[in-house]
Amino acid sequence: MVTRAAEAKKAVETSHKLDGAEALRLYRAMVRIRTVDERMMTLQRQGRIGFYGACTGQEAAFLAVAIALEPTDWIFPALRESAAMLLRGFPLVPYLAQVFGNSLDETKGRQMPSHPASRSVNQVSWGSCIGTQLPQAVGAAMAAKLRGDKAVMLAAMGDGATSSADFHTAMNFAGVWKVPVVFLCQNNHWAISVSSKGQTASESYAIKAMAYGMPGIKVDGNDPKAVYAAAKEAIERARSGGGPTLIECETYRMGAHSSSDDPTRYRDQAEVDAWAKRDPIERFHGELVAEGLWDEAKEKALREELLAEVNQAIATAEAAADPAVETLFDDVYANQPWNLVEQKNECLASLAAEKA
Ligand SMILES: Cc1ncc(C[n+]2csc(CCOP(=O)(O)OP(=O)(O)O)c2C)c(N)n1
Ligand SMILES: [Mg+2]
Repeated sequence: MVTRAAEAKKAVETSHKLDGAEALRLYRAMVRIRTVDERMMTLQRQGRIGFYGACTGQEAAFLAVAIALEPTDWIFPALRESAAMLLRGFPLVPYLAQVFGNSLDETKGRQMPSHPASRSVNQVSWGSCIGTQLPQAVGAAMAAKLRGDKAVMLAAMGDGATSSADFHTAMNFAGVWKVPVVFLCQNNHWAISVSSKGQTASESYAIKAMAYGMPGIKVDGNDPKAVYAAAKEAIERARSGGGPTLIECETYRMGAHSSSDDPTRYRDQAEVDAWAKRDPIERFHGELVAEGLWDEAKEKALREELLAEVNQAIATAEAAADPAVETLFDDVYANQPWNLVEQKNECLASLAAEKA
């Protein structure tokens, strides 16, 4: 059976323990994105941004994986892993500016909101089509293997993505070629309005690994230490040539699918209330206090500091101008061909004439 027994899980956690400083760094990252998500959802309701996707309730399920990666590893995210960029040092202002799509956005306003990416932290842009990032991650892992470099690829997905053809293509290729990839399935129980029951007849998502000849492990995605231990083990296996792993982090999407969704139309509040009691931030907070690493004074100071930081960053991001029009023509070719130069000049001339 692929689901790890309690004893084995404990053994892994002991050998891959988060040390105190890393635990506090992880906790801070979890509270930081919770603060960002709360503020950005409010901004959306105020009409200041068009769209936002939060990861509320899922902070441990991906940040505890991201913290186990090396900076040279790559993340191919799905919908809910954006904040791994912040954990890996990407600044908050351009992160938020991506949602506004303005001139402070590194991707120049070209992607949909809540789809950030940056080469500086090895995070690839999510294409928004469910599952497409999985074969891309496997291809990058194959390339790393051929080049002999030690990078590991994290291929993230939601439970819904396991029904896509790309999931099976990626898992099969990764299993056959033993490429250095870790598949992370954040089973948050919903794919918009389709529940996990409607998604698969398998007893778990982790068990699907068996068919592709790789280990599959199901962990409590709201338990940061268990997620970290499972991730560390899988990452080390991938890096040392042992091939891929599928990790299923069982968690829960506490909020709406996105700011465009109303979950009260398709799920019971009782279910949400039950999962609220398993909040990963509250759980981790309790553990850190019990270990003497944290206290209420530090908590109060952290919350105040992060709220001030986020509010300041929002003010800066929101005030930025639109991307300059000529940037529309950048980045497709290393050297702009004559016809593109002509189009750019025509476009700028016509805008100048409009203004005159
Ligand atoms: C190929 C494709 N089909 C459908 C959609 C519409 N869609 C966007 S998100 C989503 C559900 C994704 O669910 P899941 O993979 O569980 O991720 P979660 O939103 O729960 O994080 C769907 C069906 C899409 N983006 N791409
Ligand atoms: Mg889901």
